[in-house]
Amino acid sequence: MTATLSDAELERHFERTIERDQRLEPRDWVPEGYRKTVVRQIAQHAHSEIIGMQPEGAWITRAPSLRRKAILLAKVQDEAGHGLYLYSAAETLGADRADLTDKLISGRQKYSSIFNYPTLTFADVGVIGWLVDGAAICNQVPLCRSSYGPYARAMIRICKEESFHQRQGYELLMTMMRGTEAQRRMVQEATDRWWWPSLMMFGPPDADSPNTEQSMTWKVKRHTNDELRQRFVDMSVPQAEALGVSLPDPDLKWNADRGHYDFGPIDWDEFKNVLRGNGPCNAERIAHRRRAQEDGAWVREAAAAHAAKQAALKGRAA
Ligand code: FAQ
Repeated sequence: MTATLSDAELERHFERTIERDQRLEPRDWVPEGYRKTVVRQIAQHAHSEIIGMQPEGAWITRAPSLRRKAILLAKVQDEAGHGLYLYSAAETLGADRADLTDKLISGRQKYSSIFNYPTLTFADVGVIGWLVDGAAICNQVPLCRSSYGPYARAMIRICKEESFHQRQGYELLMTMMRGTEAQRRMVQEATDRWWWPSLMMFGPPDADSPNTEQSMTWKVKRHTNDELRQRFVDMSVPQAEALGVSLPDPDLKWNADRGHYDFGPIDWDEFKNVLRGNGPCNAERIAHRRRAQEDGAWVREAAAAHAAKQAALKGRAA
């Protein structure tokens, strides 16, 4: 849009783009509230991908075979890539990447609660692929239709890769379930630990979600937290049955009237506690990210000095 349009015209263009289910692009005027919401969600998502490299990354050196190591390395590397696409999408709305990282390591911006839990055995790698990537896909496929163009387009590629991640997790678990009794126990024990935190990934219940209503009106989010959580439960039950593991919820049962599985109460106190920074691994995750940021300072300085030198040389030649 050009600067010659009046405020009212700019606002009408924004609203009509959303009504018509079209995408808003970096050139378009958007209200400050929309910009803030989208930057908040994209930044939290980018931080989750970057911090999310840690729990599985811890198993790269201990993977049980060369094949499993190669797969895990590729997966963790994909997550770094997702973080980078997402930071780039946030930059199109005027956010500064260094500032976002600073907000993450100083605890002013959130990342997904799920990455504050430890990975105790190699079965956790499989269960993260199955449940955590499974929940991520459930939440993120609708975001491919998010109203902000750069975010929606980043999500298309991210979802393709997440879907591959989910399959590798499930394949690892199927292999372990065909193995020894001890391996089957490891898979069950990891499932027991990750099930409830995976349900928390979808965010607070709709009644306690301050952002959902506005984000749905702006079509940043296309479904509520509870709708997506239910979709995930419905999808996971038959997968657990095919795998031969049980899900740790005595209240989980098919409700023919609703056409969905009912499930037991989620411990929202645990969720809030993790968000406040008191989960099992919050301090460790942030300390690790801060250390990586400090260790990489010389690389950023060298790259900036090189770019400045190249620009000066170009200026002299012109
Ligand atoms: N953890 O009003 P709502 C992945 C915050 S990527 C921490 O419902 P909203 C890939 C929320 O930000 C996983 N904080 O908020 C992978 C808000 O905070 P604020 C990340 C949470 O935005 C796999 C407050 O609570 N995915 O897994 C959580 O409408 C394997 C109130 O909540 C995304 O980020 C939580 N679970 O809905 C990587 C997807 N839930 O800023 C490695 C995009 C809520 O107001 C290995 N994001 N909060 O103080 C979304 O879809 C949404 O932002 C929600 C939250 C659904 C997460």
